[in-house]
Amino acid sequence: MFKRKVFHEMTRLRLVVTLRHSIGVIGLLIIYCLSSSIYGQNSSVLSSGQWVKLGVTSKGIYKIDFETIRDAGFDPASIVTDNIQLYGYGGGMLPQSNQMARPSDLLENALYRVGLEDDSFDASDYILFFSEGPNLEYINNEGLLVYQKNLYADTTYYLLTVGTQAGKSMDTIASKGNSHPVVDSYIGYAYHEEDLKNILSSGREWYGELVVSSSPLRISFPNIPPLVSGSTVTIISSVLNQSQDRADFNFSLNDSNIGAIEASGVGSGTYDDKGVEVFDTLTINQNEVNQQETFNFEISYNAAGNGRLNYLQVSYESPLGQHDPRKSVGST
Ligand SMILES: [Ca+2]
Repeated sequence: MFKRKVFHEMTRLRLVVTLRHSIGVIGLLIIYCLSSSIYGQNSSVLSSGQWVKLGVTSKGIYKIDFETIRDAGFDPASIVTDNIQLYGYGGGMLPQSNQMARPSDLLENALYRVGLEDDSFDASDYILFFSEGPNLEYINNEGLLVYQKNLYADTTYYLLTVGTQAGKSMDTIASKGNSHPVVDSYIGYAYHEEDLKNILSSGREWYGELVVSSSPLRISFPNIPPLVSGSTVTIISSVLNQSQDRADFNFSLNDSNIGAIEASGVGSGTYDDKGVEVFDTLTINQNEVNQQETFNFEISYNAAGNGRLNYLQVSYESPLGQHDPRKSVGST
């Protein structure tokens, strides 16, 4: 009897364990299915077909012509032109936080197809596509245009294929005639960032030129277009203070003072921070800037020790006109 009872107890125990184990497996499967549907995919678009990698280093409109198709190894005379597809995405780094949404596979780009209506890729035919390039431009919460350099890559890649179904094409919309919004100015910008020094040889941020109290740092941006009268010139900058003293980084533009970025000092301990980085926005009215064809910035530093520039961005409003070969145009 005793043995039999033990047997029953053990059997029940095993069932419970098995049931709990099954619940655990089911739970894991549900979690896997959820995570798979959010961040994973069953197979990549790259799993079949012939693919060609195209590198893009800056924002712009790019052309895929007859020679590109031929040199990529596709036969322009025999391919189904509707099935030409381009995958990939530019526009900055993947989010650092793993909670942020991001594509789980390559995205297909809409193409502007010229001369391909006859399903023949002739010598004068071509395809256009737009790329943000490897870096990111965006409007922040304060309405300012911000440029963010990609810390990991100077090239973003697109992948070209001739698939088994029609690729995406750009939509066209009807002209608004005379009811379209009038856009007569645009926001332009210039940007400077050097990757010269990585503090403690660790971390993803690199810093630029050294600035000390005896030697101001000078940065020039040539070929600035005409500015809208009375508009605001906005300077966004990040600096690094490595002095144990509080420091002012004083900024001037074409000899007009535009303000300072203040940074506290670092501690003296072995394990204290080795730099204090401060990011700030300064502004100056266009009327106060002299000789506007070139922006000459001077950054002076008033503490004992070292400071460094991380980046310097200046944005301005310019009348719309043919004085800049490439520009972003928008209105609010
Ligand atoms: Ca940097």
